[in-house]
Amino acid sequence: MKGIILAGGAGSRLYPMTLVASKQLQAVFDKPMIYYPLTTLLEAGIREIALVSTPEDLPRFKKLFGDGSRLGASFTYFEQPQPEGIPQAFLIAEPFIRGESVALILGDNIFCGITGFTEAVRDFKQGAVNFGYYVNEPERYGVIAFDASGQATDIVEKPEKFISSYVLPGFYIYDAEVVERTRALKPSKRGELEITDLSRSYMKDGKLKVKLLPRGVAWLDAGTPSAMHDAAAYIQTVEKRQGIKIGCPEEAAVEHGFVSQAQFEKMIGTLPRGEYRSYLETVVQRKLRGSK
Ligand code: TTP
Repeated sequence: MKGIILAGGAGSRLYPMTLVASKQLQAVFDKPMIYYPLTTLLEAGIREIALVSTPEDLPRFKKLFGDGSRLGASFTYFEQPQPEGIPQAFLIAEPFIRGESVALILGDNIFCGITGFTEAVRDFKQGAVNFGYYVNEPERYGVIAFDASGQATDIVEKPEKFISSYVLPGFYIYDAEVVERTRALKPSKRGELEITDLSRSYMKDGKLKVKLLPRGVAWLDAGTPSAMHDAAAYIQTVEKRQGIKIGCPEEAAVEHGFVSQAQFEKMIGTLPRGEYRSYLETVVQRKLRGSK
């Protein structure tokens, strides 16, 4: 399966920080925000990745990741001239998708814990798989309606009346039909193509599966200063307690065998001395000890 990271958008809620760097390049505790969704894709076994961002920000991402070979991955870059909706990524990245199934993750979404994404990617055959996450304020998101048997029956963007507490987080899996189905979408009232409309199109044809994320999974989106701060505090708490990093793409790459241990050690040698490098050295030690 291929992967797309959508990392454009206006980031207006982070102004004036976005005068300095785009939202997804801002720090969330000890690493740039985009490291988290990138690691989620790598951990799910996805190494062919397209990054979609604004014409202004794309060069910064290219500089950060290059062709992806350092992570044993391959990176392709596409411009989104205007933020005209999340599914637009599938139209822009069509030459990359080339008739395969694809997972899309938003560049400001952070997932921690046992999400089941790896299994969902591994077992995916056709149609669409989306996820449901229980939140306190569902009305801010795309909300999933269920029937009595627990089958998803509708997805409603920012509903005015309570429907359910389950919403769609920013990780979606679709088959190769995604490009044609996106082409058939009409812009919403806010003038954007909506991911909820795309998933509803699969749902209408009985081709959408919604998997509920279990309790204990953290889904954080870092779109406001306060949400960024909360996310950083969460990451710091867990990392300090365990001495294990969340959102470390180099570690995910070596754990999945995308790079060999020798390549990994060589790469570490090129990094500046500091906490991040020291952590990667502990990853090597752990691997040498054969401990989990
Ligand atoms: P949002 O948080 O909805 O939008 P934004 O990033 O532009 O922020 P703001 O509302 O503060 O202006 O977007 C969610 C994610 O999707 C974010 O990572 C940006 C990305 N995105 C795009 O890259 N292109 C788009 O057309 C849209 C709608 C979102």
